[in-house]
Amino acid sequence: MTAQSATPRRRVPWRSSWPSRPVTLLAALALTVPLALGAGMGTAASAGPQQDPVSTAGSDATTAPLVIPKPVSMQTDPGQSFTVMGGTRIVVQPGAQAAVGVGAFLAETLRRSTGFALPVDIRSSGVTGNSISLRLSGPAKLGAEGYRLDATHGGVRLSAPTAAGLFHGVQTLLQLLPPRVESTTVQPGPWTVPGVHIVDYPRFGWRGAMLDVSRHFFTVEEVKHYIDEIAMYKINVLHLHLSDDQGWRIAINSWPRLATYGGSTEVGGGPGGYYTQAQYKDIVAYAAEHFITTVPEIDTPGHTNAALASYAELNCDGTAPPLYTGTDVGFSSLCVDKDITYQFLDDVIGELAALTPGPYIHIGGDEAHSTLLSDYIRFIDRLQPIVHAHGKNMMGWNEIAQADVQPSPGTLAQNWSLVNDSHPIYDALATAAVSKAVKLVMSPANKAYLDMQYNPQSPYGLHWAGYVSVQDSYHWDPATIFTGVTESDIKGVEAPLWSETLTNIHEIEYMAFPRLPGIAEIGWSASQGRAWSEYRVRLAAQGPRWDVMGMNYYPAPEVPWADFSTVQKAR
Ligand code: TNX
Repeated sequence: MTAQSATPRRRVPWRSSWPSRPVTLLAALALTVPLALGAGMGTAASAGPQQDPVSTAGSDATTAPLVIPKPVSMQTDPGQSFTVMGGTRIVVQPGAQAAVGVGAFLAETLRRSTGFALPVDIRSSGVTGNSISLRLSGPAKLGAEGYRLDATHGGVRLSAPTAAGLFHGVQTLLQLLPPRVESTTVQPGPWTVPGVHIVDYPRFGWRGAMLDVSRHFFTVEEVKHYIDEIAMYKINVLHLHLSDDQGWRIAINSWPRLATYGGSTEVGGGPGGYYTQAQYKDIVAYAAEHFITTVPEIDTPGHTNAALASYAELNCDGTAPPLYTGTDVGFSSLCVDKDITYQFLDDVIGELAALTPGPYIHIGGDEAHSTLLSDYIRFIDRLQPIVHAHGKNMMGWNEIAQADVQPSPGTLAQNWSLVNDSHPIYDALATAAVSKAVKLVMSPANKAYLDMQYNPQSPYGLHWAGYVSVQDSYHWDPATIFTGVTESDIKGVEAPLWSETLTNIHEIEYMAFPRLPGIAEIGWSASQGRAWSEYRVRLAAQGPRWDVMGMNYYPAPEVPWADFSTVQKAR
């Protein structure tokens, strides 16, 4: 039997040279993502085994394939290799529907550039040479996202206990192939995978990328494009910052003016925009097909001018302010003492929860400079039960730790404090969260904020947290930042991309790449063995892939890009 996989490729309409990764994964796969996250795969203790199942004795930094994130263990075998050819088949065992979807994804990606037929065979026996096999099996110790990959003359064997693990293994396999495998048009071979034995699993179960679609609005196609790109580096959470002072970006049926009026502009006064509920569901499903859980954020009680402008009754004085298109923060607040505020939040969170299969709703909570602290605390304390009533866990920026936040179920504080390069610092908000058994998602602004300029010459971005070079953004470890915060307090890492200065996917790419792969590696790979001197070589190897994909990125001088890539990116 051969699986069908004929979904047309999606393209960003106004830049036709952009390829999008093919998507043929079964819709049912979407269900596996939230379940995996909800099952608490996030902490170091539950993310995977602590021992290397395979010795790294045979690996050689100079000849090892250049993979990001760095696998837990990789043995190269120079006497072996596998070449994908015209007759190569992708073989998936029967009964593993989720694996068939991953096989179809791999087949479609390889077909575009190799031009080979690459049928996806569903069969349990007769797996001989000239095949890439995907098996939904493997030791439970590989965890919810781990995989094993062996490439020999006999073929490529990929196995994982979960479909998510197979998908991550496929991303590794694509990086083992020549960069032109990323092309959307047929390219010359050979398509050789080096002989390799990889065992791999993540350090943290939360490896997020946040996109601010409020300050500037980005189309569904642009968001999908970003999903394609973050999935390459095993990012598994897409946090969408859906509301802020400058725009409300998701249709809420019970409060329609939020989107139609509150979403009608953006920073600089452009037309803004919003996602219909069908479009939002489409994004969530697309992310799930890439084993990425979507976390929607409605920022409260501050960052709410777009909502306050849309409905006068949400204001303490009953007067709606005008829409806002500047870049200030901290001037707006929901009215903490009005009951309608909580009716509003119950309606919004209810609709959002129904649209979002993942277990988290992010309620913002940052920079509420126009809300008295005592009001802020009452507000958060009243909001958390609303989130829970809709069956979701509450996530918020680290300021929520000032309130009486309940740790269960699954409450998360996203820490954006600046960190010191050389020694741990005391951070009252991080400590407060941890003392309440609330786990942290680490997004230190002077390391992980992708909207920070690389240097004073960067054409986009801000620098309130400093200039963040590629090396800076790679040089930190989530478990050694704060005094009193250890590995088990940490759910994972996330790279936020705020969009005050960013207006399209081209600019998003320039800020995210090449820094995002480093944050992904910090979330996935063990801290021992991570070193800039070695990482920069693996990062350089990504450049030709991005060139083939037509992606924009900052050609940072501290990265030894291959010659042709540097020449092409002279800007
Ligand atoms: C701070 S950090 C913000 C955002 C801005 C960002 C710009 C945080 C939770 N809030 O409102 O967009 O800085 O870098």
